Parts: sequence; structure tokens; C-alpha cells
Amino acid sequence: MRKIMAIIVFLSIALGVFLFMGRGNSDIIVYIDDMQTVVEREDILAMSNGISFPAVVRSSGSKPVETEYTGVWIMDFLKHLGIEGDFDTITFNASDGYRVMLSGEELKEPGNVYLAYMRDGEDLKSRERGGNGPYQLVIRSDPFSQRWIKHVDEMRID
Ligand SMILES: Nc1nc2c(c(=O)[nH]1)N[C@H]1C(S)=C(S)[C@@H](COP(=O)(O)O)O[C@H]1N2
Ligand SMILES: [Mo]
Repeated sequence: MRKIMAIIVFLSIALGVFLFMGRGNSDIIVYIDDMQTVVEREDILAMSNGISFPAVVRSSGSKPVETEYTGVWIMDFLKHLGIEGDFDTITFNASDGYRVMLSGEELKEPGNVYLAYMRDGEDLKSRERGGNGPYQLVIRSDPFSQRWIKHVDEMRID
């Protein structure tokens, strides 16, 4: 009996770890003034209507690759949180400490800044799993992709 209990406990822990690792952290925390909103992956998938666009990816040490990203336009993302145009800048933070601030002007440019969650029809993998995700900010006017923030997990709206 104790053996069976031990096996059940072990399997539950293993399953928990597996699910945790598999998901990575797929929430984005949005800060506005003193308020903090947690946006979950299913919210992001529901708001995007699956917009896809081509992009050339230049990663250090490899040739440029033509790919297709899928994501939500940043202004549509904000609109779903009740944020329209009343901000000057947004600071994007990544889980590895990378940080980029973008101006409202640039963010409002139609079809430029996207919060991407898929590349070539596959979910972006987390940093732990060797990917650029689970979310990557893609700035289409930025051909050398220095500001294409990988692993975005926070946004501060000012
Ligand atoms: N989170 C995060 N995003 C990042 C970076 C980084 O170090 N961390 N580097 C930037 C730079 S300098 C480039 S050129 C592109 C591509 O980086 P890669 O060559 O490592 O793929 O990602 C950008 N986004
Ligand atoms: Mo770079």
C-alpha cells in the first residue's frame, strides 16, 4: 500500500514538473501606473485572429532566413486591455534582462510592431527550450532585428 502511495506521489510530481516545463511562463504582465494586469496566452490567441506576415530573420552566426511570423499587432493587444492611444512610451522587458523602450509614434505605425507567438506555424519555444519565445516582439521597420525582443514577459506603459 505504501509502495503504491509512493508511486502515485512520484508520478504526480513528475507530471507537475513536465507540465510546468512544457508551458514555460506564457503570461505577460502589463504595468500601467500602479496597476498590474496579467495577460495569459489564451487571451493573446483570442485577440489576434491569426495575423501572419513574412519576415527575414538575421540571427548571429547564420545566414538570413525568410520566415513567417504570426502574432497580434501591438495596438490591438493594448486595445483589448482598454488602452487606446494615451501613452508616450512602452518599455518591454525580457526574461533574460534585455529591455527596449519604444515611442508611441513607432508603436502606432500601422503594421509595424507585433507581439509574435508563432513562427512558420509553430509556437515560439521558450528560452529554456532553445527558442526566441514564448513571445517575441517583431519590429518590421527594424531590418537588423536588434530590437526584436525575444522572451518578452513585461510591458510598462508610460
Ligand atoms: N531578449 C533578448 N532579445 C534580443 C537580444 C537579447 O540579447 N535578448 N539581442 C538582440 C540582438 S542584438 C539581435 S541582433 C537579435 C538577434 O539575436 P540573435 O543573433 O541572438 O538571434 O535579437 C535581439 N533581441
Ligand atoms: Mo545583435
